[in-house]
Amino acid sequence: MAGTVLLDVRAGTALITLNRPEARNAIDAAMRRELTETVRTAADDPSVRALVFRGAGERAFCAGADIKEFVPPHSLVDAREERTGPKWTDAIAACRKPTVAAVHGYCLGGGLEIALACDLRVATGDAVFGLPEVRRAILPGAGGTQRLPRLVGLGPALRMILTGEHIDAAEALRIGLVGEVVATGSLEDAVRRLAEAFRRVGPRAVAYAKEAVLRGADLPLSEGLRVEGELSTLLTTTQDRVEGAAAFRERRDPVYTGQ
Ligand code: CO8
Repeated sequence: MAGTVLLDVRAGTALITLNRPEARNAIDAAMRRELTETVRTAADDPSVRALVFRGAGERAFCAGADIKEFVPPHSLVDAREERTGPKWTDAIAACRKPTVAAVHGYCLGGGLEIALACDLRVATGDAVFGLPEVRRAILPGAGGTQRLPRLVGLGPALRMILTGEHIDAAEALRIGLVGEVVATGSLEDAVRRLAEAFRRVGPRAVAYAKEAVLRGADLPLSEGLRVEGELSTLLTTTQDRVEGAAAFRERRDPVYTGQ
């Protein structure tokens, strides 16, 4: 039986597919586990330069947590254990390589939280985004209340989080929730273009640049600049930096090793 999460490593890109199309790729317990394992496998694979997340089937990237699994907690202790266990977004957010959500169709609840944990979001024109948790009398607890306002600002985030209303791809682009909207059928091309870009860059430089941006986002400017300075200094010691300059002088493509 195929897993609920598929991994396909192609030309340096890990394509990670949420694979429960009959349930709109809703995240059940097996998917939570498999997603975490798959992301770690891809993150640890030295041949992988970037991770791309997508949904199987025509209708959805992911419709969120599997609502059919929602049961009353047995006790406060169980609820706490569940709460403090690893979330499905943790491994994605912790990944040092670039991550991309390639979204088509519904991207709701925990599905949007997966997309929010990624560095980049590209969507088709038919994509629909929402955090409908409050309609189920819960809140977006896999990073949604924190990452959405940081990305799009308090106003648009509060509107989505407090009403549970969906927005379309054009609105998602307008508020900055996605960086790019492409025609239905062009998602693979858009992903290929990004994957190609990630193949051309120094892997360690990208990891450090990501770290500088994400750590800095939580710091005052002066501390963020210090983080940037330290990581920048470290990169002056790499072989890839030498290779990058040599390739420029010799008018050829650099061959980076991550060293
Ligand atoms: N969970 C379980 N099953 C689902 C889900 C879901 N989230 N979404 C769809 N399905 C199932 C349907 O029940 C249906 O199954 P069946 O065929 O057995 O009846 C099948 O998928 C197809 O669904 P639809 O017929 O509804 O298909 P449509 O394409 O017409 O509609 C929608 C798709 C709009 C996605 C609709 O199904 C829907 O509204 N789904 C629920 C969306 C939702 O509310 N998501 C939020 C869930 S809550 C959440 O994500 C919480 C995160 C908090 C994390 C805390 C971590 C610690």
